[in-house]
Amino acid sequence: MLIKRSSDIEQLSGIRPSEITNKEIYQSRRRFLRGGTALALGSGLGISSMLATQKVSHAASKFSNLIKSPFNAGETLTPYKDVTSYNNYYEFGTSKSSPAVMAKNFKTKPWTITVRGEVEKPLTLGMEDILKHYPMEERIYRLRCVEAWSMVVPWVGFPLASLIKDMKPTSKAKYISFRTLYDPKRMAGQKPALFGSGLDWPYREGLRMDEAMNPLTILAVGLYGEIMPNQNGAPIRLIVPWKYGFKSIKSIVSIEFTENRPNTTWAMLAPKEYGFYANVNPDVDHPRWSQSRERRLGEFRKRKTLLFNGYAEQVAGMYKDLDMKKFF
Ligand SMILES: Nc1nc2c(c(=O)[nH]1)N[C@H]1C(S)=C(S)[C@@H](COP(=O)(O)O)O[C@H]1N2
Ligand SMILES: [Mo]
Repeated sequence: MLIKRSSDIEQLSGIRPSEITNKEIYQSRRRFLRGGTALALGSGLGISSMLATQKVSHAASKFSNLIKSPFNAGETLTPYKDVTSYNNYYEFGTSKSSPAVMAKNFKTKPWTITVRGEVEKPLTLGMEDILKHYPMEERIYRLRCVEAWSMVVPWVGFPLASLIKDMKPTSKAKYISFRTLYDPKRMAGQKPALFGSGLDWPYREGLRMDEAMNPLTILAVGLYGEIMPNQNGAPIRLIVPWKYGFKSIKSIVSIEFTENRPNTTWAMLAPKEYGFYANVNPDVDHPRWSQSRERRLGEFRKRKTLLFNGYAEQVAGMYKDLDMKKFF
């Protein structure tokens, strides 16, 4: 967001940008954890009664029986190709085209998420168990980046609230925080010497508990009915559609419940420019650019940015006592 270097990919891989366009970038094989180290989600956690109706077909990497979204943005979808080739994912380079190339062979299996902090029982979740136990929904949401571009994406995921309820946070849990994998060997952008984005790894984000429990907030495991492409944050990422895109942290390996507000990556780097709340707000400009308009990918003329990215009806109540200029 602060730095733009078109030569990222070249620096990280030796591939010239001109070679990239024709490469087949989509990772079509499913990569799920099979058995092993993770504690299974199950009757002990009280979610055995959940109806996991959908399955992921191994052959097609497609989700079937997706529950249709009650929150359909009702807008033209941004083409799959754009969603998967114009990305922000600094672990794989700071240019938009870099993640699709650099994350291509990123291994997302096995994958586990540790859950700790203010919970009755800390535990480790296996990705495969998550996929089996939570009924998956399609959620068509606008995504508004703080850089003033936007897209419309049909995500596949499930409410974060469902997982939180199963984790049984204590009464002290006021916030939830997330971390992306830290593994510079697999995420070349995390090597500061080779190529410094200035970010303090691992990437981390957080929400207030009421924001995390809001029905709009999901953990996403796919898009366009398919397994999440690596460049979009496979195997599991957060989506908070009324906040700037940087809140929607990718490739999550840790969830922590805390009493105090957690530190978050962009606010740590530039606290005057990026806040903890990061609610999309056309009336609160970034110090270096306006937030009143945005460029929808594929469109020429700029659109007006909507308060809470158009989700005011669902979320404005949470901020009625908050000075949004101060707590941006
Ligand atoms: N771990 C991690 N998560 C991240 C980022 C990142 O660099 N690293 N970029 C964020 C930003 S700025 C945006 S706009 C969205 C972009 O998601 P997309 O590439 O799937 O469109 O991911 C967010 N999540
Ligand atoms: Mo962003």
